[in-house]
Amino acid sequence: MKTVFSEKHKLRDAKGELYQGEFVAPFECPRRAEIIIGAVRNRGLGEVLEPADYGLDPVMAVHDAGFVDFLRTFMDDWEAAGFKGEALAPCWPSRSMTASQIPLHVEGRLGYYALSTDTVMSRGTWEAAMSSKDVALTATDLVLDGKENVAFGLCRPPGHHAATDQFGGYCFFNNAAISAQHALDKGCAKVAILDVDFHHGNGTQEIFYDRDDVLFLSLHGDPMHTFPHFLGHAGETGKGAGEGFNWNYPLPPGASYQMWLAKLQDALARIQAYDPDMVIVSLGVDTFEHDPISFFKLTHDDFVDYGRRIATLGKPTVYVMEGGYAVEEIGINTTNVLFGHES
Ligand code: OKP
Ligand code: ZN
Repeated sequence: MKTVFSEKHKLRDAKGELYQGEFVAPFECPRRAEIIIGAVRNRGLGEVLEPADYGLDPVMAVHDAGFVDFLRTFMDDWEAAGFKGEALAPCWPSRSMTASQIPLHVEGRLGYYALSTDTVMSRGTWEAAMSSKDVALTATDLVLDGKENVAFGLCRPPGHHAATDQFGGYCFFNNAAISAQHALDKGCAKVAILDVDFHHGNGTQEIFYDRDDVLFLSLHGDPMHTFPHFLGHAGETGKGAGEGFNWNYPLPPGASYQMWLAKLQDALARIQAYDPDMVIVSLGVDTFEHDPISFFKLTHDDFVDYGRRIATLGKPTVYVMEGGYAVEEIGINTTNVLFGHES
């Protein structure tokens, strides 16, 4: 299987993350991608390609123009205001104060477009996010153009928490959603997005919630117990034309592979029935038993097993990288899924 990868991921290199009351070194760090590409090369998964430049059109097809402009210009505005370092919103439109206008003040704009405090804005973030969506789109085109049945987009930063007009959960552009829309725009009638990251893909769900041309399925830690806390419940099944095209599989703390697999099998059956032209897998390996911020119990071998099962769909498939924070083991876990797919 071919991998698409860009060294530009390194430009997202924030110094801090607010975590359990302290500023710590971010879990979502450049070393993650270095370990994964090392495993891809050492284990001989296949050729590694550079992404093409797709510009902003495919981004604008799923994200809000004001949001994209905010990401592009924010650090300049922040520094022009005399602020230093990395930026975290001090205030946002929460339940008792819905935004009726987008503020002019740089901190107000930051609050408007942010959805969580785990993700600072920093220099280089824009360039890295641009390269990450190019990685996903290039991998998608390898499959769409019929050259490959499966491809791996080694995206960093990840994307599935990024919504139409909000960033957070380490995500800026929703790489999986951008790829799905790109596939539809290139002639696919139906795309399924299977999100196996430990966390609910709230951004992907929000982007496609009222649509029937993208089937979204997510297996994740129950939001009653973990991030993103406010979305990802089983009762969220879509709205309007999208009713029945959104499936959430929340699982409790300590969930075993056996419990997880029962949900995967249900999800795979639904994908089979939907009969999409393409499957996009939001691949996070933070379901691993030793992940520092998650609570599932998957082992190295379980990743091979589920990669094999996803392949039985027999659909053109694009894997886009999302999370995974057991950094020293992220390479083996990620490539285990991909080798499982090919076995
Ligand atoms: C990104 B991806 C800290 C909670 C914030 C954010 C997790 C983002 C995960 N107590 N954690 O889905 O792997
Ligand atoms: Zn995650």
